Amino acid sequence: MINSILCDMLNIKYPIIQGGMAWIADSSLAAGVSNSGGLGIIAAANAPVDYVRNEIRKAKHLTDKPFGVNIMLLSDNADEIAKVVCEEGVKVVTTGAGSPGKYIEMWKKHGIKVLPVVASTALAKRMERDGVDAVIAEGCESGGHIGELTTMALVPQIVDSVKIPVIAAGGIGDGRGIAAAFMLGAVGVQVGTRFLVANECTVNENYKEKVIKAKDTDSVVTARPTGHPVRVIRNKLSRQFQLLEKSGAGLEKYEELGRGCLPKAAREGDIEMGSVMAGQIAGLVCKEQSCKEIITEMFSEAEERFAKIKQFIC
Ligand code: TUI
Repeated sequence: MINSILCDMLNIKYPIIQGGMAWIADSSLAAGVSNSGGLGIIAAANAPVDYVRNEIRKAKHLTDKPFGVNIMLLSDNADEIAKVVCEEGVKVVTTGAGSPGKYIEMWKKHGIKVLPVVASTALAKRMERDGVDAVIAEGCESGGHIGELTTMALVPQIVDSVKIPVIAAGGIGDGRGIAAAFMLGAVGVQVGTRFLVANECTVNENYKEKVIKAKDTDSVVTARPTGHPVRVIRNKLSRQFQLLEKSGAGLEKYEELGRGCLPKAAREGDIEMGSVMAGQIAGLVCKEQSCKEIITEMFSEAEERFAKIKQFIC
């Protein structure tokens, strides 16, 4: 059994957090992960405040285990969602795409564990000074909005730069990834792409199929000139983004092309003109499974890896 301080901090069985995948991670997936011993996460993304509140309430009916909410800090209603998590007694908040500094005092007063996603040592150090409980060091192998560094380079540097626990994210899709994350000094992992194809994940079936069919080289990073690069599975839309880049188009063109493109893929199933956000590890994700199967399989693989590691030492 792999155990770490993250399990005690979050009151979970396995040190695994589900990624806060925008327009995808709802109460069904969050409860599926939490009921399987990990920490499930509801993604607030750009959703209306009432939708998020309702998903939190639904999750409370679906599980008696802890779960969290991911707040995407680029969202216009981040301020309101920051209050809703307090009102609804959510136990854990993860954040993405920015610095949650201004909310931390309020969340701590409500006993919420705060776990920001960071993509640099500078932000990790600032977050530690601001009083967060742990940081999620996310490498650019991840799907969706990403930073510049790979997980392999980012995690050990963040581990060395802060005293709080570090959770590794980006490119982790099986037990080997978990074992590697622990070797880099992490106390847990955040996994997104593998949970995209969980039975409990309500994303459109076309999206699941696109992830299952993807090979190692099928993801690309789009929208770099906007300052918010996004990793997606290659399709018609990503090729149009690449043409924009070549033509040196202004930011408004990116805005126009990207508007509504994530729900178009995730909810409507348009996987050619929608944005299919997924990580580089998609090539390793080959079948739909329940959250319980995914988590138990990943951790038993990781245990096997640890048991075999001594063979390399003479
Ligand atoms: O947030 C994510 N991944 C996301 S958010 C999202 S929704 C979206 N849709 C369209 C455009 C942009 C976003 C889809 N995927 N991951 C966490 C993450 N956070 N990755 C990188 C960062 C990050 C980057 C810079 C966090 C902080 C940061 O620094 C900002 C600062 O204030 O210094």
